[in-house]
Amino acid sequence: MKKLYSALMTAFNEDGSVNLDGVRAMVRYNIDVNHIDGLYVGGSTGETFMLNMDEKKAIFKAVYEEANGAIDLIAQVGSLNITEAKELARYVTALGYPMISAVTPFYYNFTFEQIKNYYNEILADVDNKLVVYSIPALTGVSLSLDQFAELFENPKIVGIKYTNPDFYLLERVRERFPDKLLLSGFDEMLLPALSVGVDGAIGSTFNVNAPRAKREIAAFEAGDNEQALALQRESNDLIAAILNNDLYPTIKLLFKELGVDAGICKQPMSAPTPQMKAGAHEIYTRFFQNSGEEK
Ligand code: MN9
Repeated sequence: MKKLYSALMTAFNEDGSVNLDGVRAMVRYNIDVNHIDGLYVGGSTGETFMLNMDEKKAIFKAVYEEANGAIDLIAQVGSLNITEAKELARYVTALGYPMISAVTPFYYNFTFEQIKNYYNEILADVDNKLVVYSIPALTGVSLSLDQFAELFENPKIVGIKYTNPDFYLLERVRERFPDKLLLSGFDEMLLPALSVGVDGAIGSTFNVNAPRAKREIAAFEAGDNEQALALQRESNDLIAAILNNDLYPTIKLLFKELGVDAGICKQPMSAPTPQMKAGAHEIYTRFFQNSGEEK
């Protein structure tokens, strides 16, 4: 069975500080209600690139404790500050995280050699597995098939979190590396990713839409492509509505509707406006209320 991971959010207080109770509540909801296979901690959805190292450590620790071995965990430790990335890699490995991930270094247009060194350096002093976090739309970094192959020369690099709409490349990676772990990162493109053979998916909207996504995966695995597509369409109506209302604040507002205090986002992300709250309530009424929380 292919795995479904939520990209964990970070709950913030009004003053921008991290609300660890809110983080724990989202972990609980993912385990108890979503029956999720795992969590991707410290990714884009976690607003990680706006946090300091102590905040990141506190989140990794709280999540590890709250999950208490019930689900898979992947810790995203990548940072433009490689000293921090290496320290976080050691920290989460010592905590017991069974897998880490690191975003491709961004902003400075690093060469591939530099990117490769970054990964090998992060892994140099930790005994752990790593999935490369590839998200060209946000990092500006696109890796080719041969470059993925070169990264895979390090045996600790076991896969990719692939957040990229290039399904030709994804198919080529799958074909060349049947044993690598490929996790799809765009929730609205789960079905095309399944069709080229990913091992699972990681996404922000699964925090509130995991049950439907799991039914889609089950339909796909049963060979019922028509049903899988119908479910992807339902999900995409929801995802389009969420994207239209401001992605991360809206997922937090939906959590609130579902009884989970997920706090707010950190600036420069938007604080929820009355209009966004009304929009989220409408989404909740349309997609959640009548179907008993999308079980
Ligand atoms: O983890 C997420 N990427 C970002 C992947 O948030 C940048 C996705 O789950 C998207 O949020 C989602 C909506 O576009 O597919």
